[in-house]
Amino acid sequence: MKEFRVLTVIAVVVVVVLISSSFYFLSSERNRSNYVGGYLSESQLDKINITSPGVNISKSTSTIFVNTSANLPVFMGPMNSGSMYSFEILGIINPKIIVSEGATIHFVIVNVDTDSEHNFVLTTISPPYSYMIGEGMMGSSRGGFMTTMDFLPPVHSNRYAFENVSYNFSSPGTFWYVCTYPGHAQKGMFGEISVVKQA
Ligand SMILES: [Cu+2]
Repeated sequence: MKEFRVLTVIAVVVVVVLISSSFYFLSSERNRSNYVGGYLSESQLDKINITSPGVNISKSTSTIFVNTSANLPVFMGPMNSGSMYSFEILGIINPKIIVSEGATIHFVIVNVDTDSEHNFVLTTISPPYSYMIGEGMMGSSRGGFMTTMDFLPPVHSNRYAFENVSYNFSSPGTFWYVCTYPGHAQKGMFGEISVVKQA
């Protein structure tokens, strides 16, 4: 009887160790950054944060006009916005972007947040957004997304993770840019893109 008890205790200890170690490996797997993309330095950040020819800004209406194909720098999780759940484009938080039909925007997307991952994805899904808007992972997006993007890691040692995404807005309509990290779009991390016929 005593031997049976000892064996039971040993069995329980073995099971507990196996379960907790599998949790440990699963969680360390999740936390391990698999980001292999590029980084910008602080001075490179300043160099890309410029207004390209063909781009006009209206600060009073928080609108950016893209009249011809152009570069557009997108900062994710800006420090000075009051909310990390936002984008900053050419000094405007979550601007409305009005694009001339046929223009291609080369988005240069940079995570400037010091403690959260973000991404920037184009979608036909309009707000309001729920907690889970999409997978956000490469190759696993659900319907309604026009682009996919992995989450970019937060700023580390003054290095800013970035990614280039180009999109040709070939037909008029209303679209949205969102962060698909769970909860972010729900908390306001999105903006509108309106593609209009050229005057
Ligand atoms: Cu986000």
